[in-house]
Amino acid sequence: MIPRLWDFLILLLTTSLATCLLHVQKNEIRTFDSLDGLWTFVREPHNGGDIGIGNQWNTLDLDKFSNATVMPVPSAYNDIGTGSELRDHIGWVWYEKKEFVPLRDRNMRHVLRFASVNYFAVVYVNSEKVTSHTGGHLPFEVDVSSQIKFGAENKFTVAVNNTLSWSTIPQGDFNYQKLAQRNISGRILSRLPDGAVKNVGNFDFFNYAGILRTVQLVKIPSTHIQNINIVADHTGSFFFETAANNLDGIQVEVKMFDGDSNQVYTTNQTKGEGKLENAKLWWPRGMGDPNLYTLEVSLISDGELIDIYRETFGFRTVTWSDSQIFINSKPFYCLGFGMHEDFELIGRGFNQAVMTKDLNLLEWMGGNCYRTTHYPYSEERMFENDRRGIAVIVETPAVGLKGFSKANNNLHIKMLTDMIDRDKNHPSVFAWSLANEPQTAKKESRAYFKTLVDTAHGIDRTRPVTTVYGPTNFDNDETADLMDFICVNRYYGWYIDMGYIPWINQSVYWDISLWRETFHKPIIVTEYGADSIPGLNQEPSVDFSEQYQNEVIQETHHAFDALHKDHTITGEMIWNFADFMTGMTTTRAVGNHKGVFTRSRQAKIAAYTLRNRYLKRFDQTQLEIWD
Ligand code: GCB
Repeated sequence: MIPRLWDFLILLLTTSLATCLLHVQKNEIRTFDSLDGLWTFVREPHNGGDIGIGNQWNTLDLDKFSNATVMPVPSAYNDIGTGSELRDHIGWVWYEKKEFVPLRDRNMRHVLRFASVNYFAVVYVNSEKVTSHTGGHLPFEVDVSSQIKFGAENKFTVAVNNTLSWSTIPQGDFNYQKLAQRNISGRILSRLPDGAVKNVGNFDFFNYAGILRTVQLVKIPSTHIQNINIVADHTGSFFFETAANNLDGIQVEVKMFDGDSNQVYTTNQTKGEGKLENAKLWWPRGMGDPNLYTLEVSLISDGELIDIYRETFGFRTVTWSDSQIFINSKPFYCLGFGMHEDFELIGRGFNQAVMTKDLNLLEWMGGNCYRTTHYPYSEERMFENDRRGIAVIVETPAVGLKGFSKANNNLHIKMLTDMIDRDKNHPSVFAWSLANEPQTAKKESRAYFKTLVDTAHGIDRTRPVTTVYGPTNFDNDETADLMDFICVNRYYGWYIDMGYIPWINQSVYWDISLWRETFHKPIIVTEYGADSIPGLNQEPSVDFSEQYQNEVIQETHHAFDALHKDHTITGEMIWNFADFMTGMTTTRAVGNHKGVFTRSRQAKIAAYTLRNRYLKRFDQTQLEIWD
């Protein structure tokens, strides 16, 4: 059995002792070894119980196993093999890497850091269990200084289980249930074989698993900087605070630099505030340049530098009225995308080429915004958003929630807290999304979501909090009034009234304006669209043709223009940027094809329609004169 709630409680108890999750940096003092590359890989039998844990595979050499193979890290493992067994595997897989750790660094603290392992991970160093972690998409780390053998080869082992997908915790969609029951004479009473479990979650994307992002052995000094928090606004006012694990006899030096490396502020305090005259602001694309500053924190002992960390940030303010979102006091209209971290072969594994291509295409489209549907994206990508001026709503990995138990709520709060902690200093992040399409017509969802809103506001008062609504309507949602702004997904012309394109305009206008009249909050339409199989052409259009997808979005845009004119919406996001893989169902033909790009990132007809639209509206100073 995988410990669920218990594991989470242990995590909570240990988090305050652990080093905080600063992004990894190489500098005068800090360094790291990458553990990326080919790891030894062993798959347990499908839905096979806990054979590896039970037989202490962590003490064995996995590379001696007869079924051992290799697996690239980072990558999802699902599409790397040749058979469906690995692709559709349920249960445990094991990773092992042997690596020398040089004597040279033995005086440093050694912290083993995983940027994302999906879904449940148990980590061992030299056979000893050092930590476990629930939930993918967010980093976790553990101090392994006392387990490491310096000047020798070390064995890193990770057992990964994909059974606990986030949204399924209360529903038990993935579990070890034996669906086949027999009567006393052994006659099978069920349609399905013993142990039959589907690798399909309550979400519309493939349940990619494994070590999805980079693994590093981070080397930091024993006295070290643990956390930096910076709030800087468009008036030039700023506040910062920094924490270290030990400040006895330590001198702190804090310096702020502008984008040309000019020092603009300095102090010897761990906390400080001030005002920068003529601060160059961070703007989203189409509103100005995304100017960045750096806060450099140094720890000095007896005149010697013992730790240093540089955090980039931006001067910018997010505010909102009852109808609009403003960045630096100017109305911001989101020209955006729902996306996925998804690509051929690597699944949800991080890849620099895919990330760069996606952001280049987003810029080519004239976009200024996206939502990290449906989980926090890689850290590398967050820095790129800052640098490129792409405004982002960051979302927790909570999709299609239908149960609102206390245990789930605690885990959700933990993930939300970790997510905000990871991304809090990125100026590109303008909002936190608590969940995608929860079943919030249920009365008990209100108290659940209240705790999430309070948590986000408690940590970060500078950004609005939202939830993305799908199954609920303006007249039955129990939580929307708790949000600072509202996101709505709507598929008129696809899931509703397929084939009736002329009806879309009025339906969208009617639906969204009623949300606005009911809640008096800014609204972003975060999903709309239609599937198209690349190259499938039909005139007149039919569903799944490129023409049909194009017409659905063109017609929806008429409604958006009217809604924008009436100050009812403050943004729009197409679903989806690119085609992506899903589990098998009758409505998906090798994945979801609502991309305006194919899965290999080639433009469909709809991409040109959207590009024309976004480029025409790209200059946000012209917002009021679109029509
Ligand atoms: C939605 C979901 C998204 C799906 C999309 C669809 O509402 O938020 O995850 O992929 O619809 O294509 O059905």
